[in-house]
Amino acid sequence: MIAVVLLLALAAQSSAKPLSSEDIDKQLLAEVRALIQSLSSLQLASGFFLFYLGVFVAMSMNHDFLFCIKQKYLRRFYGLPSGLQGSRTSSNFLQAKIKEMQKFFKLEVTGNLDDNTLAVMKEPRCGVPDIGEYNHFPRHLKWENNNVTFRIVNYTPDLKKADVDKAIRRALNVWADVTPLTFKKLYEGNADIMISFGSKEHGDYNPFDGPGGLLAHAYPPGQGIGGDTHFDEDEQWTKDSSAYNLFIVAAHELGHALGMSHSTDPGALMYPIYTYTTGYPLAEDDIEGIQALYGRSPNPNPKKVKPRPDAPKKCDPELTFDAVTELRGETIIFKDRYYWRIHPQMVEPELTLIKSTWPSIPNKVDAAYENPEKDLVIIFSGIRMWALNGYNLVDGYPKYIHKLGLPKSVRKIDAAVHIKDTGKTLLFTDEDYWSYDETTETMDSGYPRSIEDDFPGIEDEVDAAAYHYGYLYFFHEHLQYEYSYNSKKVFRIQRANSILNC
Ligand SMILES: [Ca+2]
Ligand SMILES: [Ca+2]
Ligand SMILES: [Ca+2]
Ligand SMILES: [Ca+2]
Ligand SMILES: [Zn+2]
Ligand SMILES: [Zn+2]
Repeated sequence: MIAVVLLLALAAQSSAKPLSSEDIDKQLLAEVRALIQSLSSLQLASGFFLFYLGVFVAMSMNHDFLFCIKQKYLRRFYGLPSGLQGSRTSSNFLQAKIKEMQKFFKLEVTGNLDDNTLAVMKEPRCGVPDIGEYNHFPRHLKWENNNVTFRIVNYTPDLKKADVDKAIRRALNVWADVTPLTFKKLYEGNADIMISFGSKEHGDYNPFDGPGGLLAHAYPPGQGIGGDTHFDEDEQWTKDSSAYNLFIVAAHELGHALGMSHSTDPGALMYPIYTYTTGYPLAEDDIEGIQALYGRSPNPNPKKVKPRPDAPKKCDPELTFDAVTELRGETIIFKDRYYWRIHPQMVEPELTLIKSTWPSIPNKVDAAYENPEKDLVIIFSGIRMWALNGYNLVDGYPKYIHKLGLPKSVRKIDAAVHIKDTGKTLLFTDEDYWSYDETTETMDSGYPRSIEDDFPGIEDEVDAAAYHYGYLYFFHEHLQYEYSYNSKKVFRIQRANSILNC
């Protein structure tokens, strides 16, 4: 089989001479990409299509993508047969694949590895394993029989055997709860889904990569290796929030083993990047996907099934925001358990789960503001607040909002905005607002005052607020009010999501 031969070549050459960082350029990146893509296409042609769950351990925004490529991919792929590279087919492959990736991340579809595309790749969801080859997944692949068998072939030493059994069973139940599928455990012989732990080359010519990077992979339903699910033993498997939670990865991988492809919704379990979350793991998108294959559960248990709402649609005319803030020249917009990031150089806003960037920040943000002098972004949720320096959480938080000098009767802040020109931060609560002096770190006296009195034209409560060059931007329900701070007038009213290029 061609794919196997190629993979063998890949495995054999993976230890070829290392590459110095100076050598890394886009061309090389392109070669790697082309190779990965060609590989996948060949695998596809051979009937076995492998899914990679890619995770970049460093969740920091400062994480250097090229470093990551070098560490996780170039080290493995550099020195591969150059036959593929340069051929017309491979450059077509490459372009098509970049386009798919750009589509996946909702970027401008250029087919080039342009700055915007590279910028997105620098994000914590590091794009390498996400390229839209998943879109080619033949959607009809499913188990013909609803009674699927599985076997845990070996166990990780990281966890007690019983914990592994429990994680796998729970992960299977996630899918069984919403479909007519049942899973029978076998202790010997051949099961449909053979589950195993292995490191590096582990028997299928699709080697793992040591700690980080690839966590696991699974084969779609089918004979032989179909449905088989492999975990990288070089990871530390856990049953808690430390990396990596076996249940979460298993639930994702077993989704593939049942025929699911990746979702572009960062809140879906089938999103290709690992995020530790608690609570019900499936989003509506996941449930729709699995039910399209197998149908609904004959006896649904509404207590067990609580789908997470899908990601907000940025151009929904009724869209409202929870909080808006600047962050070092970018704009961050919080909505439910997601946030959009608008970078001046990015065509499209990028949607991410709050938890995947800041695991300790609650899923619902009430208000946020940036103090550029202190280089801090303060995030409010209920009576607590967190501070960010860049994308990093500042130690010593969360703190109670009452530390700012607010009375105990204030239980939540609706909106917050820092006025650079006065050094004051305005905190909006219901129909009133407060003024906090960032220099003295005290509340100004004479507050709260009425929003309506001091901001003519803003009659009600506000959901979120931002400040740019003398203009306050108030968000309330689906509208955005552009308010001149100096002339005390509303200049323009637009849809709230005009800020998202809608
Ligand atoms: Ca199998
Ligand atoms: Ca790995
Ligand atoms: Ca391990
Ligand atoms: Ca709010
Ligand atoms: Zn996956
Ligand atoms: Zn494998």
